[in-house]
Amino acid sequence: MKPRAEIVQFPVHGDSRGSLIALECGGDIPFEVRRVYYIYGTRSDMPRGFHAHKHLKQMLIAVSGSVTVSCEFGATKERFLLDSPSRGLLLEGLIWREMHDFSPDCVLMVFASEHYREEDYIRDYQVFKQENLSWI
Ligand code: T46
Repeated sequence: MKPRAEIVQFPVHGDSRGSLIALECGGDIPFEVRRVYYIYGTRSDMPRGFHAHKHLKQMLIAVSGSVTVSCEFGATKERFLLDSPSRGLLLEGLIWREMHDFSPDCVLMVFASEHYREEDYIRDYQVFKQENLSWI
């Protein structure tokens, strides 16, 4: 799977009462969702992540607050600011990710294509760099 990291804009159904966002698998989320988790109460000086996934696809959404996600894949290094529930970050393929600068109110919700399996993680940066060579 070719590595891909991109921002996806979701349609907002807004009226005088407020806003509603509906996400559908196969549409806004381009994979079947098998797991949902969320990260909150993270200190701004406590980065997380520092790993890549071998097969997992994920959609990251800051449903509250903001967080920056730094991604490295192939020859690309890119930072994504997630600061709206109406935008998600789609991550597919071998991508080293680091999440940092969490705002105190940040709730980072993640939709994932697979159940949790530690074997899918690459947590050693040197191993990632080696595997990443094939995408440069
Ligand atoms: C990712 C980024 C964006 C589970 O038991 N089940 C789960 O589904 C997950 C995601 C984690 N855990 C356990 C494993 C660890 O003992 O929760 C603990 C914290 O996980 P981790 O250190 O991997 O968390 P982050 O914030 O560094 O990374 C997480 C996801 O693990 C990862 O897939 O891409 O968020």
